[in-house]
Amino acid sequence: MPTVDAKPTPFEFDLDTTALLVIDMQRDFLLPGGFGESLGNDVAQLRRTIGPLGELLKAWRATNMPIIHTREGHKPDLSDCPPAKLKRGPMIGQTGNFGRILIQGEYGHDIIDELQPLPNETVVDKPGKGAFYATDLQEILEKSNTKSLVVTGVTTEVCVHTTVREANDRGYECLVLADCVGSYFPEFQQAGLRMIAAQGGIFGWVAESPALIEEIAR
Ligand code: C5J
Repeated sequence: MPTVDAKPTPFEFDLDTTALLVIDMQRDFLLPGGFGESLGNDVAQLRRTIGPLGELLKAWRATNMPIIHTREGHKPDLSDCPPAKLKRGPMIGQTGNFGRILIQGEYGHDIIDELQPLPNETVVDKPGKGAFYATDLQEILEKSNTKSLVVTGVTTEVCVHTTVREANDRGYECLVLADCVGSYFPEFQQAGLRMIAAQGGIFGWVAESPALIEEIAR
């Protein structure tokens, strides 16, 4: 069985039952001049994932394993945005440099050019931080008989962590790739990754993408 050097133990996976999850690599979060940067965040901390993720996508696309992209956002009338979220994120729905912020169909809501999904890949739109909440993700994974997830994307301590926790509770084994997940805050990146692999892998495993690429290219 393919095995990747990972923390806290080597991660074993089956090529027939593993999917790649690419979380929220959206312009609103990653582009200079976008929503993330307008909050005072350093987008370079997220943009360093683009190169490794591009390499991973290239290798993954040469296999038959599924790829699922997610996008955080809301309907134009905000009917799927809880008032509590809007209260703490009043910019949601406002017009920014790349259209209405975190609104489906807007330029900023879509995935960055470098990592655009191919037509045969799945895109899951989610109103929350976790990719399972209020989406069809579980059904999609069950249909493809997925048991393990390779998790990438942004941000490490928010949408990646929430999704990994949701997946873990649903019985999926999650491998998080340290160089393919990013946080605006270096201390949260470190802590977020440590929390996943702590206590014998309480939420999953952590590895670097070159080790996985080597294994899937075999
Ligand atoms: C955030 C996300 N950070 N994709 N969203 O609000 O992590």
